[in-house]
Amino acid sequence: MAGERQADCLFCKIVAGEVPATVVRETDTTVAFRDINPQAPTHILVIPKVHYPDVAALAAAEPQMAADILRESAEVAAEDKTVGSGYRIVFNTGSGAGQTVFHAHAHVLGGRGLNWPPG
Ligand code: DGP
Repeated sequence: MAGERQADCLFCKIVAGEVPATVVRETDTTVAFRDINPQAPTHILVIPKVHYPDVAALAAAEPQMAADILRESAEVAAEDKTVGSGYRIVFNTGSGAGQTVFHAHAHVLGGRGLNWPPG
């Protein structure tokens, strides 16, 4: 059923505390933790506690939850000391865009210059 925990999902296991992560913020509906392979001085992932494979599925089924992810991404960036003058929120959506973990997540990136267009 939509939103239910998936037994083989890495990020569902992080939500459950079964896989360790460096958590920087948590709410009733979201968890934010440091990316294991940071691409910038600030690289934090913000995820819903419920399972959807990507942000499009999340927004379609639970738009308030998608809004929670954006609000928490902004909070994480505001609290992080290394962000600097700006940051980027990225949702890789689909394997062709580089998505490798199919549990919706925002990347919050900052602390260095970020090129445009992204690679
Ligand atoms: P994406 O490629 O957009 O699906 O991003 C998935 C991110 O998840 C990627 O940047 C690396 C990160 N990641 C993968 N496995 C783990 C893990 O076990 N712990 C943490 N903290 N991050 C992980």
